[in-house]
This record gives sequence, structure tokens and C-alpha cells, in this order.
Amino acid sequence: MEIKDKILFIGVGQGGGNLCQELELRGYRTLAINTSKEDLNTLTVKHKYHITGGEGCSKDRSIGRQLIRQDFANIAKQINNCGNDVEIIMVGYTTGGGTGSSQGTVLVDILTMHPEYKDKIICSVVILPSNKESIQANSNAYCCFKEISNIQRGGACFVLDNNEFKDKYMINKEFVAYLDEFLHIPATDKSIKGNIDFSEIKKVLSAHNMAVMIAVPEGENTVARLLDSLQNNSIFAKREQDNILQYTALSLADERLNPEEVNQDLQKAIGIPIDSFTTFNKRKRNFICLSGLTYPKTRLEEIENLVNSNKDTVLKIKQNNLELNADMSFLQSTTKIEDASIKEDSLDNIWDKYNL
Ligand SMILES: Nc1nc2c(ncn2[C@@H]2O[C@H](COP(=O)(O)OP(=O)(O)OP(=O)(O)O)[C@@H](O)[C@H]2O)c(=O)[nH]1
Ligand SMILES: [Mg+2]
Repeated sequence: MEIKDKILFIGVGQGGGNLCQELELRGYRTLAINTSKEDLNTLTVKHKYHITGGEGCSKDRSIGRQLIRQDFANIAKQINNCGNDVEIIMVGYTTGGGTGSSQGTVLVDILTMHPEYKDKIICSVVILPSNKESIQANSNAYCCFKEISNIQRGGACFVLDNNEFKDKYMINKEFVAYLDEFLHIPATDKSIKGNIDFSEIKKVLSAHNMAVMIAVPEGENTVARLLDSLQNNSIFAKREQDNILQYTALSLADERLNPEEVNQDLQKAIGIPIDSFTTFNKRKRNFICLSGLTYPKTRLEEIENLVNSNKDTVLKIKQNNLELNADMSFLQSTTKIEDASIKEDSLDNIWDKYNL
């Protein structure tokens, strides 16, 4: 079975769909779902699904949340149709919009508990807005990340950052290239000094919390250059420098290098993982994937500060309103259930956890 048949990539919203487009060019199985027909029409991917009743969410997360809840049975059918035989499902979405940001996380959470999918590895690819984007986009991203950080059973979460590159489509392209390179390691990178097989790829991807990938061309000072790229020249959100990680997968270009020494040097800077997997390649590239990293707390604090520094203005805009204070709630129905009534974490009540 080819690697491409073991993975399904589900893109939610526009950014998620754009990732599907890039992956499909490389032969991967994808499913693009969106509340907006117009967004879906920009894609040429084979499997697309327009969420019933959706007209886009215009960055309103509560609309997206309501729509996925109502239409989940149909969405599940689509997923089943495209990938009930895969081993890994990746869900990709942006955190700043309305559709992906409200639906991606709950979809991941549900898949990790769903009888048909809970034995698969459910990974995420999420995208942070740049600090030049709107207050709404940044506020959405923060709220979305609060939910991401509470997911209990998910696998690796790759966090791409629009702050790090001017061209967001280049970020997509670069990520997809890295992912493709990583997933092909078992097939292409072989050495008597060590191989990485698919079960090790799965081990790396099954680690909870954040993951990153980076590659540098072959050359002197392999470790220093890998470390520099990890820190300064990456499409991913900046890592916390707390030496917490679970796994590393490393493919080296120069077979004369001693893998134990290289790993030791790396670990001095990034911390000691539970396990490290190493192989060699003929692509003249040094490639590394780290997983089980802490979520990018410092970067999220930046987003929090950006939103907070605009809070007064936003509140003023919102308060610039006719005030009608009488309580008419006795005539209004609500679907919101108080937190106290949400008890155990089951597939049925998971939606209530995501009430907006
Ligand atoms: N890196 C990257 N960022 C993107 C892409 N598309 C959108 N974004 C960013 O994502 C945010 C907007 O999210 P979208 O994915 O367009 O929103 P959506 O999920 O379709 O939600 P609505 O349009 O509000 O229904 C902004 O921060 C954009 O800069 C993409 O293809 N790549
Ligand atoms: Mg959209």
C-alpha cells in the first residue's frame, strides 16, 4: 500500500481548502469542506462538500459551529466515503476565519472519539493570522487555540504562522513539501546505519501537542544549521524554548556522520525526547521533525495582547447603540446549555462543550 493511501487530508474553510489543493497536486487524498460555495468553487479538488445551509461565516465562529452541528451526519458520510480505510487523518484549517476556526477543532475532537476513527491518528494543521490582520481574525485565533489546547486525544498539531512569511500561499506550498518529504522517508531514505519505518512515522505523528518540520541543504555544521532554521527561518509558529519534546525523526544527508553524536548535539539545544529515529538520504538534505512540543505560548500571548490593546475601541464601537434594557428573554428560546449540566465527555455531549 502506498503512503498516499494511508492518509486523508480534510481541509475546512478557505485556508484548509487551499492546503487540499496543494496536497492533491502531489497525489494525496483530500476532502475540502466549507460553508461557502464560492470558496469551494475556487478549488479543483475531487472531493468537496458544501455544508448544508452554509453561506460562508464572515469570520463569525458561532455561525460555523451551528452549521457543523446541524450537518454533521452528512459530513461524516463524506469522510467515510473518502477515507475510512486510512491510518492517519489530518484536519487543516485557519484559526482566524469563521468556518475553519469554528469547525476544525470540534471535528478533530469528534474524530478522536468516534468509533470508526478513534483508532486512527488524528493530526491537525492550523494557521495563525499575522499581526497585520484584523482584530477579529486575531481574536478568533486566540479563541480557537483555547479549544485546540484542550483536545485530549489528538495527534501532532502543526502550527503555521502567517507572521513568518509575507506570502501565505508560499507557507502552504512549503508546508506541503515538508509533509510530503517526511511521509516519504520510509520509502526513499535507506541506510545500513538506520532506517525510519512507517510505524515510527506514526509514532512521531501520534504525539499530542505541537510538531514542526524543517530541512536544510547538505553542508558543514549540520546541527547548527538545523537549529538556526528551526528557530529563525521557519513557516511554523516559534517554539517555546523549554526543552520539552517527545519524538524526533531525523534524516541526514551525509552518511559519514555519526547519528548518535548528531542527536546528542541536537539534544543539548532542544531537550531530550522519549525516542529519536534517524536515517540517511540521498537528497542532499538534512531533515528533522520534532513532535510533542509545547504549544506556542509566547506567540499566543502576542495575539492576546494585540486583541486586548484594541479592546476599548471595540467595546466603544459595540456600545454605540440604542439601548433597550427591558428583559424579554422569557419569549426567546435558547440552545445554550449551562456548563454545569455538561457531565462526562461522550460523543453525544461533545457538541455542548463547543457551544458558542
Ligand atoms: N497561510 C495561509 N493563510 C490563509 C490562507 N487562506 C486564508 N488564510 C488566513 O486565514 C484567515 C482567514 O481564514 P479563511 O480560511 O479564509 O476563513 P474561513 O475558514 O473560510 O472562514 P470564513 O470565510 O470566515 O467563513 C486569515 O488570517 C487569512 O490570512 C491560506 O491559504 N494560507
Ligand atoms: Mg471563507
